[in-house]
Amino acid sequence: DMINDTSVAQASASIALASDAASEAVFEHDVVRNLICRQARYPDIATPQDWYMALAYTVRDRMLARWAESVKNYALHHVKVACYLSAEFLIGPQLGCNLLNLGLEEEAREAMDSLGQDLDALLAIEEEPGLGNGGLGRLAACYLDSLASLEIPAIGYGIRYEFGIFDQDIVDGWQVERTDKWLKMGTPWEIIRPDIHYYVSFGGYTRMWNDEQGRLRVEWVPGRQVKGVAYDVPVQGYRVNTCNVLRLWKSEAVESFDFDDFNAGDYYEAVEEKVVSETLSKVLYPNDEPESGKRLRLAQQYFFVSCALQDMLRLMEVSHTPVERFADRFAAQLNDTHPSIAVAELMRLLIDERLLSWEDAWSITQRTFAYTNHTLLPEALETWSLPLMQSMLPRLVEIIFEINQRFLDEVRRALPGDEGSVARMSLIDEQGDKKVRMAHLATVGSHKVNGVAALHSDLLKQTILRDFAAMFPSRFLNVTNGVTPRRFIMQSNPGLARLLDDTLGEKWRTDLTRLDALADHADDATLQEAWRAVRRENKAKLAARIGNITGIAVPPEMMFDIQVKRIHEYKRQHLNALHIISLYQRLRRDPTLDVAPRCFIFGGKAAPGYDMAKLMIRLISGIAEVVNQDPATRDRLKVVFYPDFNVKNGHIIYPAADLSEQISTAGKEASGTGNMKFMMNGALTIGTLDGANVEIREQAGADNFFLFGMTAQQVAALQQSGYRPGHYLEANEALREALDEIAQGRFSRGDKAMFRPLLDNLLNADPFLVLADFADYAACQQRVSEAWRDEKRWARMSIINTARSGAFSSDRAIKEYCENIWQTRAVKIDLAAP
Ligand code: C3B
Repeated sequence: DMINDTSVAQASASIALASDAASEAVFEHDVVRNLICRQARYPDIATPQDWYMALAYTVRDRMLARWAESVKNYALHHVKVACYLSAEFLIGPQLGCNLLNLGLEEEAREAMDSLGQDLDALLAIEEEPGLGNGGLGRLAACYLDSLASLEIPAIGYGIRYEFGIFDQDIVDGWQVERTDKWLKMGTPWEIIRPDIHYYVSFGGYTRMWNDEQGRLRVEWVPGRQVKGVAYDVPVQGYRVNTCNVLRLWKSEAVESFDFDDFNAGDYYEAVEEKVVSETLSKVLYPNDEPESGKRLRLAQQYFFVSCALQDMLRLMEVSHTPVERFADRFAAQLNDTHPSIAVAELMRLLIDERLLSWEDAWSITQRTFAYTNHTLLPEALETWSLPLMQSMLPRLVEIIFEINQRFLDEVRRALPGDEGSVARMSLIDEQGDKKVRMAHLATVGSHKVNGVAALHSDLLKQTILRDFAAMFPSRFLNVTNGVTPRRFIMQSNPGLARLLDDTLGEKWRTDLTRLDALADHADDATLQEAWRAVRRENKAKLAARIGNITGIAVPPEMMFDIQVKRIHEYKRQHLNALHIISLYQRLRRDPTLDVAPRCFIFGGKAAPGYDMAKLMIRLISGIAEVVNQDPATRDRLKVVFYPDFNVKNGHIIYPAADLSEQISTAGKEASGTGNMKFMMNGALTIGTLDGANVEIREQAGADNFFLFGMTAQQVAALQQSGYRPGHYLEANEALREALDEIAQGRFSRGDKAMFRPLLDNLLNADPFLVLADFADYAACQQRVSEAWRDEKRWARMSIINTARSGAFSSDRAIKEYCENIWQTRAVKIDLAAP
């Protein structure tokens, strides 16, 4: 009832507004107060970290007032809330983006200035929470930003990993992993909610019993329980009052042990129990590694999903809504299969704990969930060994069996006598060791299933979910990914943002499709000059940073040709590398060769257990070592491996790119999102018809996109008919020479064995058709060089790319999720007192 009390409402609104008073003096005063009251430091001895914390708390205070107001509104109006369930949220540094979204940047800059502090230096101190591997985790973060900015009630649910994705060092050209201690200085961006906690069961057994009403019930007698505690991160919308929450679960031991009656033995056992429980949310798993035996990973998935669903059920209770209305109050999106055990867990909670019938529970479950698939790569499709799951989650396996039985009955009714379909669609893979197919569980338990780019959604229906698409055609749809223009234009490319304001007015800031009008000015000489000036400055900044980190001097006039993303064979960084080697050979052979001076920049992490990817990093480093100091080429060719690519480094890299490398084997990259970040910032793309590249090319126009390579269909056909990499080698001398130079130890300080595994793989199997696409790629790169020579043409193409990037805003994507999947609507949060 407190939320209906007008005096309370007035008080809270006035707190919100007061802390908001757009006065630099108030802001400055608040920073100093936080410095003293939170850091216990006077200004004269405060460290930069103290100042950073004081500033961050000052910003946070302004968000918390909005957050409280948002939560109050959601509860009051019984609105439907979008819940994004994801094992990863790669949110990046928070201070800059919160300042931007609150519109406080100038105020903060001036306040810090008069306190003798440089805002940019403080922003640089922030350690980013690396709670994700790459695209999938970053997408989740962009979606939270858009949800808040579009004023849509939403909660992100995930795991508060103590150690996120490892930090990458490059030592002697090799990747070396360092543990990510993002919490070592504390983080000002989380609110701990000890009162919001749930218990999650593991192991044990189940038994049946009859309750007082004579109903047959199942009880899960767990072997142990873990407690999940909520850690909330506020998510501020852009220039609106909506502030949503990212709720991350940290695992804890259930009871701190009882001091009254323990003996020494029990004591240590109790401590051990505590250690084991706290291990659950300890570390993020790097992807691209075999899942086998990763018990802890399954435990993590179940842990956060169970906490999230229990939390949603609690919110129903708090707002006095009967559980039958669950699907009217929540839409839950499964970000890949990582949270897909949620389908069985919601069934368990509804049946075992809320006593709903199977039919009612199933109807709620299917209407609540929707599933996004992010990959077709067979090695990334999650399956869990049935015995493992049975020992860890016995009750959930029973429920999965029941779901499966009912589902397969349905299949048999639809396709009588077709046992092939039944075996293919079963939730259990019965070939060899039995496994639970998580993509099937997610598909069966959801009312909508989507891929992340048009091509990917089509392939999904034709390949891994083919039988399901045939049976439930209306369940499938596409939602092409998007990225947030707040972080990836306004925050990281302020020069471009100002130029866009000057050219178009400010409407593009809340409606990115307005960038379209820029195309009308693509040939305008004044705009082109200003455009180039912005780009020059961004490139100079990146060049300076590269100089500091790697010692490599990069002239900013060179074309910056950039490939940053996780290192993977399917993304084909080695195709890029082979082209560099052949270019290097041509330049050496013919010093007068007229090619555009280029700096090739790479960045990205390899999974610690993925040897081939690590070897690719070593190859790139080896090429850099040779090329950068060769007097014959050093003015025309530079190669850089930028270490530790993460969100923060992305801020400086994307705006400095002339050329964006999106060269995956067609059919393998589900969407890509880096491709969109580059495009928004005015880079041209060289790419295959893969993932969202297809749509990027459609938007930009074929003339403004460098296309090469086989199509997904051609790739599939070639692999069907028996691909022979040797065939392409025989036909291409440059390719032979490039591979030969690697084999001779030229890029490994004479070591002829180092790159053997990589060469053998390319020559004998080449699973991602690097050799087959090489010639076309090299020819396309030649066209890039020619286009670069014509400054005006290049500027025109660059402007058009930015102009046509509006479709790749995550705002567009989120609107599609809301309309086509979630059925959620915006709720305006008004801070003025009622
Ligand atoms: C990635 C895909 O590889 C990208 O093509 C896609 O753009 C993003 O997801 C977002 O949809 N992905 C990932 O980062 N991790 C996975 N386990 C699977 C897909």
